[in-house]
This record gives sequence, C-alpha cells and structure tokens, in this order.
Amino acid sequence: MEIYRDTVDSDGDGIRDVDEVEKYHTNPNSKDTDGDGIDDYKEIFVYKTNPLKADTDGDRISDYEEIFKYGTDPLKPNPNVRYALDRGLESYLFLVKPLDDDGMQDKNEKEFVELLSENKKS
Ligand SMILES: [Ca+2]
Ligand SMILES: [Ca+2]
Ligand SMILES: [Ca+2]
Ligand SMILES: [Ca+2]
Repeated sequence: MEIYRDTVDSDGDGIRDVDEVEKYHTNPNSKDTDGDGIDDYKEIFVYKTNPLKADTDGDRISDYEEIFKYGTDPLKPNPNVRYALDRGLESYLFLVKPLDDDGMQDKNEKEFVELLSENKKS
C-alpha cells in the first residue's frame, strides 16, 4: 500500500502527490495550482517559474502572458514592457523588449517609451 501511495498522481500533471505536497507545496488535486494557465509540471521543470505564483517575477504580467503572449522573461521583471503595456503599446513591444536587460527603467528608456506613445497618438 505504501508503494502505491507514493506513485499516485491524482491530478495527472506528471508530479506524484507525495512530491507535490512535500517538495513543491503545490496542490496534488490541481494541475495548475496558481491558475496562471501553465501546468505545475511545466512551471517546475520546463519554464522554472513559480508554480505557486501566477506572476513569478512580480512585474504584473502573468507567467502565461510572458511566455506565450509577449515572449518576455518570466523570471525577470520587465519594467519597460510593463510601462509600454500600460500605455497601450502592445504592438511596439519588439522595440521595447531589448531595453529591459538590467531589470531597471532608466531615464532614456522611459523617454523612448514616451516617444512611442506620442507617435502612436498621431
Ligand atoms: Ca500531480
Ligand atoms: Ca501554474
Ligand atoms: Ca506560475
Ligand atoms: Ca511576470
């Protein structure tokens, strides 16, 4: 019985219940503990994101959106990307993304995004 208990995977996400509870602290009855749209298994083993947080790096863009929608790094905050999104510059992200390497938004970067903002309006 003990062996059976140790191999059971209730939610079928590829991680054993015993590991979910003791090792990863994820919900053994839910494939997607934090509800961000990415399975616990993929978060832990593929993307290295936090299976308990929908937004691993805390930049207010969910893990799912970073990986599948914007192609940004879900493990590193992207202040410029966030800033651009807040200004409705989704289609200019390819210009903004290279700016965020240091995880900080300096003055020039801010001005650059503002410039895009202005262009968009005209
Ligand atoms: Ca499981
Ligand atoms: Ca998840
Ligand atoms: Ca997550
Ligand atoms: Ca994020």
